[in-house]
Amino acid sequence: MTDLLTPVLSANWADERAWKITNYERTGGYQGLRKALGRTPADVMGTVKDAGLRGRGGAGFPTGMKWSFVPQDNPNPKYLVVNADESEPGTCKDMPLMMASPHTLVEGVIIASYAIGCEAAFIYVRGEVVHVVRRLQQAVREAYSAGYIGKNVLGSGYSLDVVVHAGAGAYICGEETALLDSLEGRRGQPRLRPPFPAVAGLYACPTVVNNVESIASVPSIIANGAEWFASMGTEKSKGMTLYSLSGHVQRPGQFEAPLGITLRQLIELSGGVREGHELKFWTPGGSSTPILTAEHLDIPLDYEGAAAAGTMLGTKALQVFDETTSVVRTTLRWVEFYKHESCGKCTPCREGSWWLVQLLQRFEAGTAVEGDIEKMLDLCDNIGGKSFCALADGAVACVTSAVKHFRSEFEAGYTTPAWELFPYERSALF
Ligand code: L3W
Repeated sequence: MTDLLTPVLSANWADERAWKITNYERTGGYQGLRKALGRTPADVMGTVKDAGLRGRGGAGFPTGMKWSFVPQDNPNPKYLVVNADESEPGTCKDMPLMMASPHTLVEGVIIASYAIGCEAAFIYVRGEVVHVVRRLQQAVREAYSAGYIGKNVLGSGYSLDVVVHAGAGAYICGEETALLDSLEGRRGQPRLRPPFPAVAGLYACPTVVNNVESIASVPSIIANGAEWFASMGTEKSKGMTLYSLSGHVQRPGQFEAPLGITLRQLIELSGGVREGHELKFWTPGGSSTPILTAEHLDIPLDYEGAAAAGTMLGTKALQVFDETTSVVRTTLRWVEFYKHESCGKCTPCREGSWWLVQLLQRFEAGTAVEGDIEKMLDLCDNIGGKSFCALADGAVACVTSAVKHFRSEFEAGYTTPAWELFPYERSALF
């Protein structure tokens, strides 16, 4: 792993007016676009591939490879859709990025659209964050006025329109195909894959769907080169990234670091676990990723390190919980969220998440009975991998990992309510 680096994505966040186009340009903004337009789209795509950028929305799929799946001989329009529907519990990196430096995303959108040969791009933003929607709309207007978007971008002959679209507040619309349904004006529900969006996405046309941070990483890759990006991070997880740290730490927030940093290092950067307490459990990538414990403080936070520890890097949303927190209650709160957000399309998720809540409520209330742990794990087995999309997989990951690491706390739920075992609980969730 390289040393902690000078921030790239968050470099100008301390400047309260970094969101203005003039401030962005003053710090090198839109130089990556100028460079890209002087090269062929294939060349730009090649640089992103060589850089080794992997999707920052949870799955870590190679970005350049995804772009290359777009069939260039398809006569239909091609689209770029930015997934800005950040709503995974604990994840708070894309919203601050868009608020502080929306032009980093807008510039990335233009470069990515040029590379894949599309003339219309959409930024699908979570509906509740009206301030972010407005900021993006303002940035897009500024970029049109400056000639970075619109007809004949900077005299290059390439034309692009960018639309900012607000969702209606549904977690499922962060799933890429549900997002596309929603963008088309329908109720957001996942589609069967394949075909993947790269082949048949928005209006059944080839569509690249990328996370905000993935696209925002593109301008600096083009400006500084693939080698610069690949020199950061680890062998298979390249580059810098944004980690969001929340919960029982002294200074929660976003921390930009090379992939492969450890939670121990990040907690140090955030001033440590809150005074007088110690870490009990944490999530590496929001509540959809299996929880870990203090034993795992030194695993590299990259795609491989997380997998080796039996979890996923996910959205790099590190929620930290100290010893005052009931793992049973935390799991219940998470599963209540998934139950509420289940789109209802498939039975394992719709019914299964409801039943999981019923069981978890019994553990929380101290009214569970012998055999309930096995029943709950059997239920998880009938939900995970058997539902339409990854939402239900996320709902069971927190349950199975909580039982794996803290079985005795669930056993205590046969006799004792969680609020008696954890009377001083002041969890980050409340
Ligand atoms: C073309 C192929 N494209 C894969 C594309 C696919 C997608 C990307 C990754 O879930 C995870 C999930 C959540 N031809 C392709 C192909 N692709 N094979 O690659 O695909 P996939 O299926 O590995 O993952 P996904 O469905 O995108 C994302 C986890 O992220 N997660 C999510 C959090 C939620 C948010 C939010 O706040 N809204 O981010 C957190 O951990 O559990 O495992 O683009 O099309 N052969």
